[in-house]
Amino acid sequence: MILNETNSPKTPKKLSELKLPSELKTLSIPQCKELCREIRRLLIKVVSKNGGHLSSNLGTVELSLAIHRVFESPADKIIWDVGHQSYTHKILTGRLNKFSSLRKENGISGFPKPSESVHDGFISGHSSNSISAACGIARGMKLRGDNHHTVVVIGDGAFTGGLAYEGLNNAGKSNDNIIVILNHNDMSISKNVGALAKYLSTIRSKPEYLNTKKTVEKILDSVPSVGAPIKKAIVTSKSALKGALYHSTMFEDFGFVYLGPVDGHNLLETERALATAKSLNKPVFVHVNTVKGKGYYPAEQNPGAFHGVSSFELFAKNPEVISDDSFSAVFGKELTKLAKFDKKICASTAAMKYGTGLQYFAKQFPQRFFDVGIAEQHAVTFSSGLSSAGMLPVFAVYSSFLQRAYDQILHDSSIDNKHIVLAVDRAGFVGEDGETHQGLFDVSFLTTIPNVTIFSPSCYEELSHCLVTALYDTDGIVAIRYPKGNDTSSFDKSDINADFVYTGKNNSTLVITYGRIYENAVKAINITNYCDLLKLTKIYPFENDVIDIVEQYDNIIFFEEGMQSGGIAEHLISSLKHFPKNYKIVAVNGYVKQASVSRQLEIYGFSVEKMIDTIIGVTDEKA
Ligand SMILES: Cc1ncc(C[n+]2csc(CCOP(=O)(O)OP(=O)(O)O)c2C)c(N)n1
Repeated sequence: MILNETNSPKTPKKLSELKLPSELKTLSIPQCKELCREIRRLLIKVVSKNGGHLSSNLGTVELSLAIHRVFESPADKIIWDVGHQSYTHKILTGRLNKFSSLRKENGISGFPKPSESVHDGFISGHSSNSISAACGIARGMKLRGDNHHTVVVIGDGAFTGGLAYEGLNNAGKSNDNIIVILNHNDMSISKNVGALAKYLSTIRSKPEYLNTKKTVEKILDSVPSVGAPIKKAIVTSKSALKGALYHSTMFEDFGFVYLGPVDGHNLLETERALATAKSLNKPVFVHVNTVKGKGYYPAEQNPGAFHGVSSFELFAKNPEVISDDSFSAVFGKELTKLAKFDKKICASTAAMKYGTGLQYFAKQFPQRFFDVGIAEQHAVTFSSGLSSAGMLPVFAVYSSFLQRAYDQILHDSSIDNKHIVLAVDRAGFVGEDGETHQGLFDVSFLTTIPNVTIFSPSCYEELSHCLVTALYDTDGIVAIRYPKGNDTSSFDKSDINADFVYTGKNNSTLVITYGRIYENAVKAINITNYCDLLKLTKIYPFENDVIDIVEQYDNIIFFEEGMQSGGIAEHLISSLKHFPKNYKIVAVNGYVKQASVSRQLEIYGFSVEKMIDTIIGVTDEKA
């Protein structure tokens, strides 16, 4: 039973004194409020040390507590969309003691992970899948005779992703125990965009809608014996009468009972809405208003800057969203420069304006800049549309999120050979975000699609060069993939071009590589001093010169910061007419767990030391 403010014990209880999550239900509201303060202190302490998603988590403290006081996890399934806002849920479900290991190697994940806890209802990381997952889980439970609830928490940012509507479309008609909680803070990473964001904000701030509703309900309440049943029927039905009495939200039209909006920082209000939702045993949509960054002044003032942070000084006003010294920033500035002279250049992002470095372009050319929301599939097809209309579209997107748009690249861009540029950011290892966010698959899936050219610059100068080549000297779909972070390279830049760099000294072993790890390969080769080196910049398709060079060697070692299956190394070997005697591929297999990027490079064999070991191993074998 949920207690109210008056009948409640007031002695504060610490998180460590509670059996979580079950004892949460025994707490009074004042005790809960104290608990929320303790949770916020913990969130700020750990995220400022380990990095992570701060403002989103500060906004969901009360909501997480309310969910665990109203529902019975893990019997009721709780699904967090994207999952970056689930830290309080983690703290409340047995991970308090491990919370300081958040996002560290072997530590707890920054996203829900069913393999980590039975309380995490479904895998999260990529946006907008939660309602579809809930449909499957709820129906599966029903088929098994289990009448527990499936509860989704989805942000208004995640609501801009098309998959959310496929889910809504099916959930609303299902009559299953699905509760969709909209965590509405008017923000995606930056300010939320699009017609839907506008629509949600209208409901959020439409007192006349709520007042009409309250007035109608009050009138019905005052009609003895007849009023209450009619009120219940109207509130929970989709009838024409209801539509005539109140304006209906789109969620009611989709088949949900709509509750809210409620103040998501008011525990009592939120718990009551959730308890009502639970009692209805049908699809219910609960609209919860929250403040991103709640309770930490710098984050409340600047929620976008504190969305995803590296470790930061407490009370720093503005941790850097993106450093000026990064591949993303260099890309963004270069594109802005080119766009000054070429009015055809357009730039799109799927809700990652700052992450992809497009803020410079957006500022200078707002008419040609498009933030399409979390809609990677739309962005690709939209870019192909722009191309059809004679523009030069560039879509900047993280490698991992581009996975969403495979069919749009194939069907909407490749078959009719549209010229679009994909600026594939965060390609390769990305570190602490773990399995869901690694940028390791783009080469494998892009190389299955005809009319795709891929460049992989190893330094800023090459990135600029590749961008010009992609825009003006290459047909079809052109992907430029570059890593997270900054350029720390020290290799000789005198030979920069957009195809390849070859250092041949008549050795019998050739090391081939591309991208960021070229730097380490140069060092490893210089130390061992008995291999030649070929660096690909245009990594696919292969130039004839590249094939000719490779076919001269007896021993080939290929270092590839990407998946082995379908990677460049595999493509290259299958393109050779004369096979080498030894061919060794060092690449990635399976999913890569969270750790720092430098550890991931080491674990997978791309540190200088590990490269030297491989070179020595291969050359010993052949001796
Ligand atoms: C497919 C995909 N594209 C991009 C992202 C990057 N991303 C992570 S959180 C986020 C914004 C989410 O906004 P919202 O759902 O409103 O949550 P809030 O942080 O505002 O609570 C984005 C764009 C992602 N996780 N998945």
